[in-house]
Amino acid sequence: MAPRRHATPAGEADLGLLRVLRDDGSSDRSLDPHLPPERCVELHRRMLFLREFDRKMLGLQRQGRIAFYGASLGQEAAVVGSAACALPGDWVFPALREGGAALLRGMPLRTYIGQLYGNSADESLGHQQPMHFSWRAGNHVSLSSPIGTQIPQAVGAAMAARLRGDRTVVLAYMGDGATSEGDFHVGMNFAGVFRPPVVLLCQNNGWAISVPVSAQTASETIAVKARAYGMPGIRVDGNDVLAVFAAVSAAVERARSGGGPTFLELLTYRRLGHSSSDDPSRYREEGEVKEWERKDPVDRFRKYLLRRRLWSARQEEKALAEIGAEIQAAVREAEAAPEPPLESLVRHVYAEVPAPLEAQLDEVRPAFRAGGKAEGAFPL
Ligand SMILES: Cc1ncc(C[n+]2csc(CCOP(=O)(O)OP(=O)(O)O)c2C)c(N)n1
Ligand SMILES: [Mg+2]
Repeated sequence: MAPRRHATPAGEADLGLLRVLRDDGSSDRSLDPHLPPERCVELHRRMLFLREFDRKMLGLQRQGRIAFYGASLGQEAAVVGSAACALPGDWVFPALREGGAALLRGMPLRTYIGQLYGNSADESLGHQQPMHFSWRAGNHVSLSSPIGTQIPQAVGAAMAARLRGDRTVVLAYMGDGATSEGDFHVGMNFAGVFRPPVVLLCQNNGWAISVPVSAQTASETIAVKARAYGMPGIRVDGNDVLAVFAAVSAAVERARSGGGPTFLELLTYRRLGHSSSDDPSRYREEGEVKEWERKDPVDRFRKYLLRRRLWSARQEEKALAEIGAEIQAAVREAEAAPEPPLESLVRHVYAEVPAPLEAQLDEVRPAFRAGGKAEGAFPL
């Protein structure tokens, strides 16, 4: 079948910056997606939740109760505004900072936190590195540690949806660093030629661990790269939840109605370290962080809600208390949950467990029953 062509959209959406919310919380009426009040409040609550969740999880990591965490602090609008555009049957291929997309779409909190603890509530029963959430029922695929590998996978999943003729849309997330990987170009090229229903979302947060985006690409923007692959590229203020929602919902709609892929660059900032293992003060200026604190996505949307009298300080206080209690209860539950069964070491790895592994399992079983304490010296 011959791929259909489309013209590059009018204007220079890939070089400009789509913004709906101004710093003072007022909005550009012509671009405002005019969401119903309860939807606006919901977006705000979701952002508050993510922020509080990050704070709590980083605390657990520092206490040595979970091993590893990658926060999305400062990127809440990009995560929440985009994931809110997907329908329940759609697929999400995340990078490191979109675990919140799964939560927003209904992944149970106990399963999510269970993944960080690697306990029996974890869908992968501790087989994956922490932060590699997957949620089968919600079509949320585990992130792959090797940067960018999810991009051709997502494009392929979208192609499968198209061949099957269902109306599924795939969201493919990536960081700015991923755009330097071969897989980015492979996925973009395939998507441009075959036009499957995929929305490619790059959270440009300024940094790929210690590499600034200025050292990542010689291109004026990341979004403009979409032109060469024959698909629309749109550069969006990623700290503006309404702009993200407006741009992503239009791209999702386009994909669902057979209009092909869209690439979006969501301009935001990683305010904390790359992960709980990183110290960003070793490679970047504090002034830059402070500057982005002033562009905080949650503050900006709160101002919008307050201006429209959709929210109040009292409601915020109440919401934070509820969120705190919900997370606290889920953490308590995670800490009380049993570890994965010993058999899961091999049971969920092979279709048929090889005999030598069954034998090894029998060998370690008594030590496991004795609380992990083996007889004699550790054999190393
Ligand atoms: C192929 C590959 N190279 C290097 C790494 C090490 N690594 C892990 S995360 C990361 C940076 C990713 O940056 P970006 O794509 O901008 O995402 P962000 O962490 O900023 O969200 C790197 C280089 C890796 N995981 N895979
Ligand atoms: Mg980055």
